[in-house]
Amino acid sequence: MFRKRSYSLIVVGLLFVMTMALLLYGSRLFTNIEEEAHMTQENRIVVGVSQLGSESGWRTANTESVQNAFTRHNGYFLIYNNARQKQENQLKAIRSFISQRVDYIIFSPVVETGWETVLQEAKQAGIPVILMDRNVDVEDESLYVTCVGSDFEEEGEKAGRWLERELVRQRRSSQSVNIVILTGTEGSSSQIGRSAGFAAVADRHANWNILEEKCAEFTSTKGKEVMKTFLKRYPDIDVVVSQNDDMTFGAIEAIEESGRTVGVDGDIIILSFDAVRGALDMVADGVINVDIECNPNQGEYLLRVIDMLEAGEKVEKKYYVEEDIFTIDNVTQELLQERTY
Ligand code: GZL
Repeated sequence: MFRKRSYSLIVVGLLFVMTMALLLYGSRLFTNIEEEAHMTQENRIVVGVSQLGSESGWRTANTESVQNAFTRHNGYFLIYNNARQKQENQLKAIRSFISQRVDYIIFSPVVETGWETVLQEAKQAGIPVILMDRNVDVEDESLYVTCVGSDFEEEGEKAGRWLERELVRQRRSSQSVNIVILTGTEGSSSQIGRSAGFAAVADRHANWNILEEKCAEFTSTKGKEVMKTFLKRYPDIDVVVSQNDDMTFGAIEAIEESGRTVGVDGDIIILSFDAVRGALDMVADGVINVDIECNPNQGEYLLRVIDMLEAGEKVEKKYYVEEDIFTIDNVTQELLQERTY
């Protein structure tokens, strides 16, 4: 009996000591987090980033480059929001950044139009806005400080010029060529620019028949769905122009399931955009004929721009990231090993 009672006293005592220790540690822990957060906000540059979504491998790499740039170590406090492809979510996020009085707003506009009002609100709040990846179509360009991204029209023209050279190489430059185009999100800078750039070259060739262009939202699921429709409707497709690698992956699946073949030894030529790692592997294997790079690593460029603004230096209205064009001839093993996305 005695032994049982002393045992239970020991257990109660131990539980009491453990509870007190937890309460003490826990309160110190929370104090530290609160202090850290408070100190953090005070000492660091607060950047609100509205990312348009997570629709593609390119977008994932773009997000990573931003998160790797605006770190505590670099003196920043990053508030990040994923808008899941919805403009209304981006508008909400930007308004929330304004009410939190961040130091800078960065966003990748899902489409080019519909931003004047919220950009006016940011301007009235005295918060500089920096565009990332895509652009906005506004009358008053003072509504944003600068845009860090790609020359999408040049990307489209690069694709067209490559096809010109390829058809000469295949001795098909005077033959009739049937082309279908998978376009990205309707009204996005990347879709507008790539379509216009490719069209500018295609207009020079009366023998290039663009059978149909259809939006596949930059995703592999939609890319496969739209390509299936094209294959049913057009039995003699010679070329697929796909405005990003994710749609290309879906389109290639649909083509191969239909029994037709793709790439350097196939009967359908594949032109793609982005040049993410998985697509470059397919370029190296001859499955994708050409991939027009769209560089997602914009974090460092954005960091430099804000450093310049903090130093009171003038910044340009547009900064273009460096980009290449890849075919089986220049996708080497060492390039693939060095690739960060
Ligand atoms: C290009 C970017 C496009 C990519 C797609 O800068 O806007 O959006 O090409 C992404 O992969 O969805």
